[in-house]
Amino acid sequence: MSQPIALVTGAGGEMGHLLIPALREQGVGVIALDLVELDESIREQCVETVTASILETDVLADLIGRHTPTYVFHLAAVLSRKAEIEPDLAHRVNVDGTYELLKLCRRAPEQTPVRFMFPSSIAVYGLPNPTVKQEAGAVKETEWTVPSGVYGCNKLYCELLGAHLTRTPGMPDFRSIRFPGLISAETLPAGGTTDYAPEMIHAAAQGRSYKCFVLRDAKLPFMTMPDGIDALVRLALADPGRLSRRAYNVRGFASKASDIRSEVLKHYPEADIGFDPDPARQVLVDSWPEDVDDTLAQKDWGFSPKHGLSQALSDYLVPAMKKRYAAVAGG
Ligand code: AKB
Repeated sequence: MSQPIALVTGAGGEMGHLLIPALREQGVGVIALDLVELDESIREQCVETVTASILETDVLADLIGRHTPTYVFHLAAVLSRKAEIEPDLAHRVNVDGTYELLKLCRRAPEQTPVRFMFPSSIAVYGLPNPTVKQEAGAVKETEWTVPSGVYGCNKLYCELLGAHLTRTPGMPDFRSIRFPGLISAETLPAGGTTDYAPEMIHAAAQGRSYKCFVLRDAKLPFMTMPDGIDALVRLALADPGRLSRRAYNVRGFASKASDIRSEVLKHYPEADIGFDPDPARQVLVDSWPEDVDDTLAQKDWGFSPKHGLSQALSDYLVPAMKKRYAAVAGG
């Protein structure tokens, strides 16, 4: 039997760095696309890499036609903060790009559908104010899906579209995860609203001062990137009969910005972390849930994260960053 192939879009971003080796461990070959040329370290792990925009449908059609992927991991997206500033670009990339790719994955009705993995976001939720947010606690997938920003609207629409198309013979088997803030030791995100958590930790590891752009009490769910990648791969491999829905919540821990700061200080007592809230980003954080209920992900496909806040720092982030920044300092 030939090796299954996965197309990974936005492969050079935060998730791609850990997803590609995880797919290879499962015996899956990777074809990767990104807007900018991929690092040599990623290129050498792939069957083929292409530098192109997600909107270049002819390039994607050629790639899909030649490799007939079993899986698509559609990671290319404009994140929340940037989406609010450039809503037209966000719509083109996040919505048009997704719809075109879904159509390119169409197969003959008698063939096995492509498994189309779509990272969605806690931005699909919209709580009207901080009091309601606090009262709501850990929200279920069906609650408060009234996004307050462009990015959340983009993501929610694509979730609904993907679920709808799944019911059409030949169209992809669409599966989505509503990711909380992701924290990676390997890379820093760009253009997100939850970026303060990884930025705070990376700054401390490098001995740089940091001003957090949300209030001390701002509370959101987070998870480490390895837990996020594990979730994505588990859901991709899950038997279709086990799935009770098309979009799932996942989380590792739910913390206030001040809790993350305190945990960072345990490892980096000299860290200089202050607060200088940005009203535009605070508005989004206030509308996103303080936690999510991930019972269905646990039950349907065995989601089981390794890292709470304290393990995230002690078992993953601090050791990995020590290596990373020592290597950078050593040249
Ligand atoms: C962002 O902040 O935009 C992302 C997300 C929650 O989807 N991290």
